[in-house]
Amino acid sequence: DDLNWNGGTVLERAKPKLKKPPMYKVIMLNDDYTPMDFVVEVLCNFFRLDPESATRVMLKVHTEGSAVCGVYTRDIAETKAAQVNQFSQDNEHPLWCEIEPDD
Ligand code: NFA
Repeated sequence: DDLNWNGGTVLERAKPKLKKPPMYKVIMLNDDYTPMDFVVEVLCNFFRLDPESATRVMLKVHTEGSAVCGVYTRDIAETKAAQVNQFSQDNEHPLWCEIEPDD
């Protein structure tokens, strides 16, 4: 910890103010219509997953209903979810991502 001084007297110890930002999960939701290969393409291109990891995440969403695609700061998580949702809508698929706080 840092020492805070006042008039030559120690007042208190303070934590160095370098707080880690709150993190947010991007959650992908299953649907009955989006083709599996489209989901894998999305996971590779927007979340930088290799094809094997993307396939694993896609199958987890498909079988369990949802899965975490990645964990980011709030701005990045919001942007990734919005990009996926817009790209899916542009391609007429109902694929959808949401964000939630990573505790
Ligand atoms: N459930 C979709 C299907 O059977 C595939 C899918 C996986 C969709 C993951 C959305 C997310 N074609």
